[in-house]
Amino acid sequence: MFKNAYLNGVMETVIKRNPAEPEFHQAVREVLESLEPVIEAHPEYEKAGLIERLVEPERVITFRVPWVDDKGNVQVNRGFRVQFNSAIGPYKGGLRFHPSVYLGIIKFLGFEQIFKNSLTGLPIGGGKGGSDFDPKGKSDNEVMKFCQSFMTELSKHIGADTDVPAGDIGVGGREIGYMYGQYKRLRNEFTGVLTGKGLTYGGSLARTEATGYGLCYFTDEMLKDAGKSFEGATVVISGSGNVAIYATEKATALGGKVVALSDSNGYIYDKNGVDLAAIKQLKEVERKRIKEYVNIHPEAEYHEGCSGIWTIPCDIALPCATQNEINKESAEILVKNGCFAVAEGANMPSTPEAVEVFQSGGVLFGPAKAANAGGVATSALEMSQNSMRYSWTFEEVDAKLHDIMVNIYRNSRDAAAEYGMAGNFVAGANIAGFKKVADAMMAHGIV
Ligand code: NDP
Ligand code: 2IT
Repeated sequence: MFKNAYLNGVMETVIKRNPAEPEFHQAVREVLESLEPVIEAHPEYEKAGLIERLVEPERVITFRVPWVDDKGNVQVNRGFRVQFNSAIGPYKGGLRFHPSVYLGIIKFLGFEQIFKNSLTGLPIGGGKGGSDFDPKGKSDNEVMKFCQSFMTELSKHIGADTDVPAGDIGVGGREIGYMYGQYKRLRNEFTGVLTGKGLTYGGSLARTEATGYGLCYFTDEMLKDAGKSFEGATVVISGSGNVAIYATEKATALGGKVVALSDSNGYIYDKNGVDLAAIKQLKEVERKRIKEYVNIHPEAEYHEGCSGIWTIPCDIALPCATQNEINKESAEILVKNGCFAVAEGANMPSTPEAVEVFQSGGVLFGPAKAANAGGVATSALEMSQNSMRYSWTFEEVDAKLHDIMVNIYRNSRDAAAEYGMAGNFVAGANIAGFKKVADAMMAHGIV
């Protein structure tokens, strides 16, 4: 597998110790591959058992989440919080509510979050949580009941200086509001224990937009470096949730034409460029399916199934739905159709085989840890504002976000070049993110 025997041993242990968690193995393997030259250059890491410690979460919490649905039936879900690494700051990372959630998904996300958070340059450690609860088709009352029960247990393990959750798939402003209300009630304290809060109770301006905008700022910088831009480019974006919507908004503002969006049932193709106001109304307000778009725009097409979206010819592809949504075959079609840039808004949306196709096909490829770090970076800015009991303007937060994304791109590019892998932003992001965490872990001794 790896040339380095130490890393081989660590990977074998990860597989043995975490059976039946393929997404976690996938995320670890990618990082360890990138770190090979760093490990070779720093034998002190092996001596300190640094990588063995890095791949083992500091703490894993699983809990029962009982609640009563609108029909009076008792429902039981499973809750998770993985506190992966606190070397450089309090655990920080989102909560995902989706029926596919199990420990392996939360561990892959928590592991990636360590390096992503480090890349932001802000003092936040890595964590992730969630539940197999499916908010789809539930009433507001049911979502509230679930969130209150979930927070009743979670509140024992988090805190503004300990662990600060936020949103992810299935967790947006509504869910954060219910969870914040329950935390405040249980603890009788008004602190910045969650981010992505509403603007009336400590939320940051531009947090809603941050992941999608940040993705486009990163992509724009990567394109500029290659003498290209969004101007006049055809863009395909998967998903139609928080990240996809604000990526569409910024990509359009930068001169691109977004022609497709999707949800877990299918995708729409609007060759005139999608009508974002209609999408926001459908998805953010009415919580309807994307296929309803063609009722408003009959000239657009709707297709069942998710992967077909990658057959639409485009210059830039921004996967913003979920993990492993682009496989080798889809990647080959994108390359064949002339796509010159792919940047990941979702976490790990490209399979390792797809990444290989992009990189060997000369496509500019921005990996998730770097490209979608704008969300958590702005969460950290929300924490700063909460600590100061102060709020910055939208323009102030947006300007900081822009600078952070440009720096992430440049640091990833430079780290790749330093280790002889110029243009490989996967390796560059992993190495740049790892360095700060490794230094802090070395300073802390064997803990
Ligand atoms: P949302 O819940 O707002 O939207 C998710 C979107 O992806 C929906 O359109 C959803 O469709 C689709 N989707 C979810 N699961 C699947 C699936 N299994 N197959 C196909 N489509 C699916 O989530 P976000 O926009 O917040 O998150 C999207 C991605 O971005 C995730 O990978 C998340 O981890 C990542 N991310 C999010 C950040 C944030 O700040 N929110 C920050 C960084 C990364 P449907 O409605 O049908 O389920
Ligand atoms: O994957 C991610 O970075 C997020 N879902 C955002 C986490 C956060 O704490 O804002």
